[in-house]
Order: sequence, then C-alpha cells, then structure tokens
Amino acid sequence: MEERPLTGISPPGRIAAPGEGIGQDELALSARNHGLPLEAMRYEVTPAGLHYVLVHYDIPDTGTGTDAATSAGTTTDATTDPDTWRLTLRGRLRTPLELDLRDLRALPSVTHRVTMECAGNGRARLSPRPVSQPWLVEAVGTAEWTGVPLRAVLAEAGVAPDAVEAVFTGADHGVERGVEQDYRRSLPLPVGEDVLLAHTMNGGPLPPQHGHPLRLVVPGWYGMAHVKWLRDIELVDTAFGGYQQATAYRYRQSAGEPGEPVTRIAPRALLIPPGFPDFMSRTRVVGPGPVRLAGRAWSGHGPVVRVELSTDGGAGWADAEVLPQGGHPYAWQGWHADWTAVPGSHTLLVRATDASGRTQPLEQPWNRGGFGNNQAQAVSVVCR
Ligand SMILES: Nc1nc2c(c(=O)[nH]1)N[C@H]1C(S)=C(S)[C@@H](COP(=O)(O)O)O[C@H]1N2
Ligand SMILES: [Mo]
Repeated sequence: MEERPLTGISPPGRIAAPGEGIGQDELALSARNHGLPLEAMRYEVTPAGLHYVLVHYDIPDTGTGTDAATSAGTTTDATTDPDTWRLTLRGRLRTPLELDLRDLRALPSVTHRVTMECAGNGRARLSPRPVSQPWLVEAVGTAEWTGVPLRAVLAEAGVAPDAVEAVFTGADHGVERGVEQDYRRSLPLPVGEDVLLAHTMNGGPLPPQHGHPLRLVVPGWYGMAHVKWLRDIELVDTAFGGYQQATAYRYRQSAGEPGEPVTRIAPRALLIPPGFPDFMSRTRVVGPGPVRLAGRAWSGHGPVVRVELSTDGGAGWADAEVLPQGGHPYAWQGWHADWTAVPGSHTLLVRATDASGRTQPLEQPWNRGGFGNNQAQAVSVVCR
C-alpha cells in the first residue's frame, strides 16, 4: 500500500535531555532487537541465532522458516509452498515477472559472506542521545547468504532505459512518526553485481527474524538496505521518496534539513572481550602476564588495512596484526595483538583504518538520527 498519515499514536522524534537515562520505550526496543554477544565474534561466520536482529515493526507471518527451506519444493509449509509465496517485479520493465520460491531456487545461485551492521550501532553512546533503538556497539553479525544475483533477474525482466531506481517492499507493516507504511527502501540502478535475493542463511532456511523466505542482501551497506521478507520489486523513473529513504536514514544536524543518505558502512574494529566479565559492569578481568587480544574489523569502503590498539587509554598506539580477507571481500577480518598485563585498571582502545583512508574517530561527531557512529571502542579491564 501507499504510505499514508496515521496520527495520534507516534511520538515525535526526540533527543534525550542532558542526563536523561534510557527509558521504557528504548528498553522495549532493545528487548526485541538483540545484539551480537561480543564473545561470538570468535566465530568467523556468526551462528544464525547469535546474529544481531533489528525489526522496525513485527516479524510478519511468513511461515516458521525453521523446517521449511531445506526441503525445497517438498514442504507443505504454507509460505514456502511455491503456490503461496510470490515475489513480484513490476514498473519500468519490459516483462513484469512473478516468481515463486521454486523459480528462484532453480536459478543459478551464489554465496557471499557478508558482515552486516545496523546504521544505528553506537547510538546509545551519543551525547545528547537520539531516542531510538539504543545500541552500544553490538549491532553486527556475519552470515553466509546464498541467493540469486538481483542483476540476473532484472536482466531477464529487461530494465527500461528510463528506470533510475529499484524499490524493495517487505511483507511487514507498521506506523512510524505518523506515517503508516510497508517497510520499503530503494537502491539506485544499476545495482551492484553483488546484490542478492537471498533464500539461504548459513546453509539453511532464513529464520523468521532474518527475513524468511527471501531478503535483499546489499554487501557493504548498512543494515537498513537489506530489505527482509521481500515480496515486491518496482522499477521507477523518479527517485523514491518514501519514509525509510527520505525521512529516516539521513545524516542530519537539525530536523528540518534534507541531510545526506546513509549508505555504506564506516570502518570499525571490535575486541573479543578478553578474560572474564563482571556480571553488571561488564568490566573484564585478566591475570598478569601475556594476554592475546583479538577481534574483528570491517568496512563497507574496502578492506581494513590497519588496526591500532592502545592499552593505556589512548596515550600510545601500536599496530595489531590484521588478517587478509581470504576470498571474502564483504566480511570482517580477524586481527590480534599481544599485551603483557600488569596489575591495575586499564582501558583498551581499538580502531580500524580501511583502504579508502577512512578511520575511526576517538570522539564521535554527532548527528540527529544517531547513524554511522564508529567511535573507537574502549574496553575496561582489571588485571588482578
Ligand atoms: N522488511 C524489513 N526489512 C528490514 C528491516 C525491517 O524492519 N523490515 N530492518 C532493517 C534494518 S534497520 C536492519 S539493521 C537489518 C537487520 O537485519 P537482521 O535483523 O537480519 O540482522 O534489516 C533491515 N531490513
Ligand atoms: Mo538498522
């Protein structure tokens, strides 16, 4: 459906007052949308249940996804029954298409290992804090997505010369800031050759929360572009001005300005938390002597070429060893460094620099939506 006003139930966008704590509304969002437990960065490919989750509205009823996709074509599940679920392609095309899952699974597929990060990752650390999903640093995960290159499907349909964007619509529906809508985003044409219509995650069916039975995967871009529960693609001859494109996901200083669109992922390095944690403060505890520090680093602007580590709160920095991409240009890279811990309290800092020269700031520039935050991570460690 078209977006339309639905007034009276959406609180306006808001910046927290100085010193204002996380509210029940933010708690409700953070209880629904979970992050990656940072110790799970030990896995090169994140087990599906540990991958971060962000859902604006409700997970739509598209079948469970758990029993279904491994038995392609033989299942009786309502949604993966090829007679029930459809992807429509329409608009500025020579031949509109309607594809079911059997059609899509019959097309040549590719697998990309992709690190995905929510554009709002780090928002809760901003001051003042934009009131929304209050991520700290954990809105990230890496999965192997298998599917059909979108370009191949568009080529079959025949893109009209005047088409400028593809608009992707999910099966989920809600209201946000007074606008009732289906979750919908666009990409400029031509789309990258790496953009996938993914029907498989880590070799199995997409779980319900990750877009069962089909999602868009846009390697290198922040999460909002990877439309889940994908049911329709429309090619249009003017730029899409829908809510999630023109109102949300813009870098802005003030509410009134048009701002710049949020697109690719800024570089970030994170530490696999060393030692063991304190339950409440999450402060890490290590013993004296050699400690292997390791983590992951990624960027949507090319490979990470440098990871620097400070073990004294930012006074001194040393290069960590960064592992090469190893045939996975869209996935995070491992890094490690050795530290000799001495008794006392320490602040470890880590920051990545990518091949484009982008790096992580020590103090985060502010924007109103709280997007693209990649301030260097600081981890408190006590050596006992
Ligand atoms: N249909 C739909 N697609 C969506 C969303 C959504 O709410 N609805 N959330 C987006 C956002 S903001 C992010 S960060 C990613 C999260 O993907 P994941 O939950 O699989 O990690 O999905 C994106 N795709
Ligand atoms: Mo997101």
